[in-house]
Amino acid sequence: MINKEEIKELVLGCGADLFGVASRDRFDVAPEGFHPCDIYSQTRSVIVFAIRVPSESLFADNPVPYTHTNTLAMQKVDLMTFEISVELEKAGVRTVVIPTDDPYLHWEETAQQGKGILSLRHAGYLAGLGKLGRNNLLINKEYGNMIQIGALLTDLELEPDPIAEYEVCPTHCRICLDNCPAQALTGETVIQEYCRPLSNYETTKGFVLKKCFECRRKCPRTFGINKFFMMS
Ligand code: B12
Ligand code: SF4
Ligand code: SF4
Repeated sequence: MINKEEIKELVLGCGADLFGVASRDRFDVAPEGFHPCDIYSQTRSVIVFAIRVPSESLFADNPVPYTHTNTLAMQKVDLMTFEISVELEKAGVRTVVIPTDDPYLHWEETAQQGKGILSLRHAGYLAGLGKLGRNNLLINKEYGNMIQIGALLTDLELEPDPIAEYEVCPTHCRICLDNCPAQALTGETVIQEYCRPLSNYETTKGFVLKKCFECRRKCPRTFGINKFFMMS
């Protein structure tokens, strides 16, 4: 049977920049209905990976390049998840693919609140890929918040990776909170109703653009820990 090192090699070989494993029990703190076993009762481990998202479109003067970069990152991760699942199946490992974004089931109309079937930020944290910042994004030591996360559930028992120990947010930093034009960030969560009109902005032509990404762009950890860039 394929071992964890071989799985890691396969996932990195498919184009991932980050790889980690979280054991099923690490999700026991997840809210009811959002545990990996609620998706696939046989889950023993969650394989989490991420790709770097090219970042210069954050500084383009209109939102189309960033929107397009984001769309391509989503498509790439979904195709990689598919490819990894096929390759692991050939090696005799059963996996269930998790979408990197849509679709999901949970929706509260009044609050405009959606929830992924599995929170990939939490999965990333539990697999050692980084820590959650006050901007609600997963921040990795090397690649900052410019990562797109993917995951697969498996019934294989794999050695979990250590949880990241570094600090991501300086004690008094609240740049993301103060720069969110919708005041959607609380430091703990995102008020989706406030963020959605900017995160999914519909043009008169009907295109959906990511018109705002200030919480990503203005963060001093956008590109990683100890990588300082002056943002305008
Ligand atoms: C719905 C969604 C949105 C919503 C809500 C955002 C959010 N932060 O929840 C909206 C439309 C607002 C949005 C906006 C954006 N999004 Co979005 N989004 C998602 C999606 C599909 C689901 C997230 C979700 O379920 N949220 C609801 C719950 C989980 O959030 P919560 O209130 O913080 O959770 C509470 C509880 O439910 C509980 N919880 C839930 N599950 C678990 C599990 C465990 C183990 C624990 C302990 C707790 C727990 O913990 C919280 C505290 O009580 C994910 C993909 C995915 N499947 O994860 C991408 C995702 C979060 N988005 C992403 C991105 C990039 C963005 C934007 C930057 C896009 C943009 N505008 O440019 C913004 C950033 C806004 C922000 N600062 O968070 C990336 C983040 C990458 C990263 N580095 O972290 C993700 C992970 C997609 C991906 N695969 O990479 N998004
Ligand atoms: S994407 Fe924009 S509106 Fe949404 S939380 Fe981030 S800064 Fe606020
Ligand atoms: S802007 Fe500051 S508080 Fe917000 S996530 Fe980045 S480092 Fe943390």
